[in-house]
Amino acid sequence: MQLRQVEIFALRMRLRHPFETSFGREDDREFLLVRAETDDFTGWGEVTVSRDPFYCYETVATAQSVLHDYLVPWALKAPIIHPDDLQERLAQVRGHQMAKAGLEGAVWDIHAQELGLPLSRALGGTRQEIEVGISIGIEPTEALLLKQVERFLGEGYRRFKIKIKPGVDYDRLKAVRREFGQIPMMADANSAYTLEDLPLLQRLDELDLMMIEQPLSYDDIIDHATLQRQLKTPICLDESIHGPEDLRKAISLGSGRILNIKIGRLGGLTQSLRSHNLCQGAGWPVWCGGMLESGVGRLHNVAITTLPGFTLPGDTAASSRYWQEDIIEPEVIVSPKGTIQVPDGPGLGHKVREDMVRSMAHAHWTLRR
Ligand code: OSB
Ligand code: MG
Repeated sequence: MQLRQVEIFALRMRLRHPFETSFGREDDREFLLVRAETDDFTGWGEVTVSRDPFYCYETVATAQSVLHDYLVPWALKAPIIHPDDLQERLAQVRGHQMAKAGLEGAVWDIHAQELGLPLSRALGGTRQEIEVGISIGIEPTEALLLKQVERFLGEGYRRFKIKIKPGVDYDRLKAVRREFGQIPMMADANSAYTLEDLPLLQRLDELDLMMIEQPLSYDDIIDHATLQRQLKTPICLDESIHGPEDLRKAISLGSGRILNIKIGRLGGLTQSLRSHNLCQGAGWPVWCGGMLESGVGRLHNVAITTLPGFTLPGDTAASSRYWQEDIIEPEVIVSPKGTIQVPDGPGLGHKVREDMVRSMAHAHWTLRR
């Protein structure tokens, strides 16, 4: 394919319910969309950054700048035979995984359309429907947390991820166990603990969690290995894995036993596929994480979850869990049995509401060949 134009849109979308983690609270999602076109097709990708560098160093501003000054010009300058080739062309820029992933996502969408396939099939996925769970933020009180769990249990979600931070951890999780019994439950600490918290983390073993996600530092795989040797609960890595190379090292150190695959954090679908394959070889189950995506990123998440190594329910909840109105049509819906039907149209398989995107965008850049 030869791209002839790439547009970058800066969006701000109000969340229906504020989302709080150990690193901060989001009321609005601020992120970028990438729209790429060839003579025949249009593709969409989402840059899953936030306004602030709290989850990772990338932000809306860094991604916009790197896309505009480097990544998009490089993508435009010559034909792209396969999306995998783009990876290499962009490699001179170190890091900036989310910026790369947003652009590559649009290219994968076009590639799938050129093949006449749904993105899931172009990636090699086979499932017709995927099982999903829900990620619940740190609620102001235990009672409010229990209400959230009750609501999402009623909606059919298959796995409950509860955010924790020091002081808002064991008792909250214990309360959920007391109230709802042996539901599939896990915790996500977003790097809020250190090895000094070993006694507390070991106490969580009592609660039969499916896993604990990223308990230690955002850039660590050494202490996680030390911790994993002293925990029964599997550790799932999120923040500290930015691609297959980090993953290879984490597997060899035993820094965990499960990987949260976020397409943005891993630098795109190609790197996510490679990470998935490495995990399969190592016997690590994977699942698809989320960054509170709009419909565009959400459909990419649905597509990758159809690969065989995704054996645990992910964080890809329904559009309506986040948004009053999503930017795709139809929206992503979750069935009462906690599943999402995989689209069977070419590419993303749902229409992107382009007029809505254009009118909502508070900034917009166009680059041409
Ligand atoms: O750590 O997985 C995380 C949201 C923003 C930043 C980090 C994380 C999350 C979530 C939400 O857990 C997942 C979702 O519902 O999209
Ligand atoms: Mg996480």
